[in-house]
Amino acid sequence: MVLPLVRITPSGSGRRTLLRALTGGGALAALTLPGAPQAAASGRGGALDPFAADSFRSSGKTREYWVQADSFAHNAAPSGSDGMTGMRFTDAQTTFQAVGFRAYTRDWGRPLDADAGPGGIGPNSGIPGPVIRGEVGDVIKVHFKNNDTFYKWPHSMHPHGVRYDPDNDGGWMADDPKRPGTAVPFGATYTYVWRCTSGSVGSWPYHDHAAPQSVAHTTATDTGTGTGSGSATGSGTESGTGMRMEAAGHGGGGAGPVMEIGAELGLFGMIAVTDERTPKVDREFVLFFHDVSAADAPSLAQDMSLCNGGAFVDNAPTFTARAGERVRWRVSTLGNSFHTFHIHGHRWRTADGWVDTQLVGPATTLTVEYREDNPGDWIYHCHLPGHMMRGMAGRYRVTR
Ligand SMILES: [Cu+2]
Repeated sequence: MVLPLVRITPSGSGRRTLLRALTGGGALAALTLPGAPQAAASGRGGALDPFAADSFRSSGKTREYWVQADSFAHNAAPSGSDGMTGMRFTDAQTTFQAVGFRAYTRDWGRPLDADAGPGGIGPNSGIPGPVIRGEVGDVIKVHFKNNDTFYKWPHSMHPHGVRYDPDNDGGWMADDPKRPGTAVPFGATYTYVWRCTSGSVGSWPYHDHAAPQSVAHTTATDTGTGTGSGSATGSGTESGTGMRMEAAGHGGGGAGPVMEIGAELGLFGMIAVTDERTPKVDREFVLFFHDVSAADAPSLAQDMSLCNGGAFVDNAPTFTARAGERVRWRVSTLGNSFHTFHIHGHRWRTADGWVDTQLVGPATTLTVEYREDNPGDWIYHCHLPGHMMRGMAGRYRVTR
């Protein structure tokens, strides 16, 4: 017997009801109207032809970014406490060896200054990486350098949302390990070219998608990635990773290799693509919900649920706005969990009505826009209690 997946209710089709229950509405629009959540959040929308060409018409503008994967020790809770629950932590319990993307001046000269403005790269602290921006018609050129001096693993940059060919995908495959740009060795470089089409408008993650690795088994000798200092910029001629895979699973001193372990350790960021219809805003916040598991990063005392690399209130970023300002959040998640984005004291409009909590799953995104009208000291958080207890909450401060 086949059980019905959904119950038909008077208020709409079963599928619609189920999806609304699951997602608060966002996925319904995504299912039927590709790209609609962003469009709806921007007050646009309307019927879209799913067979229309996703054409790229060049504006003649090329935006160049110089991005480096840097390794650094990262304390997710430097305040030593959680402003919400009162729990306390030592530095040793909340510190792990991270890898993050940072934007640099030309030829990876020096790190760019933070720019928290609505068109800026953000804090450029590594987790998340710089906001990579484009307008429809732009070509985005990212000159990437792997400076992972700690793990010396291969890394890559894999984008969502923009248009690219296989040599600019950054996604490693065991049966084609030498495909350009998919496993850039430590010390080497690669240039990715991505195009912003009309279908690219919105918020999208980018992240490391190179070969799986295991923190637990990593030593200077067992990664086998070499330290090629050659610069394979352009067409990419970097060598294969030469990695040694261990059987997945536990025992023998640690976890097995993890796909996208680089992204788990911090190698991700946001792509923001706009067009002439994208509303101008006074504030733009980029927020990633993400997880680091103690099984994958054994220096951690517990699994941690992070906001932009920070865990717990006053360690997760404090976002600020003033009453009257137009505010946009670009929210995404990476990791093994679904999360819900909730802001106290605030609601925003979606294709399905007003919400104050919205589901967001791995690598999916929300673009949330509203006019700020509620001054106060608020919190934003994932509404899963277990995730809140592991750090997924931060402050949102609105002044008059
Ligand atoms: Cu969550």
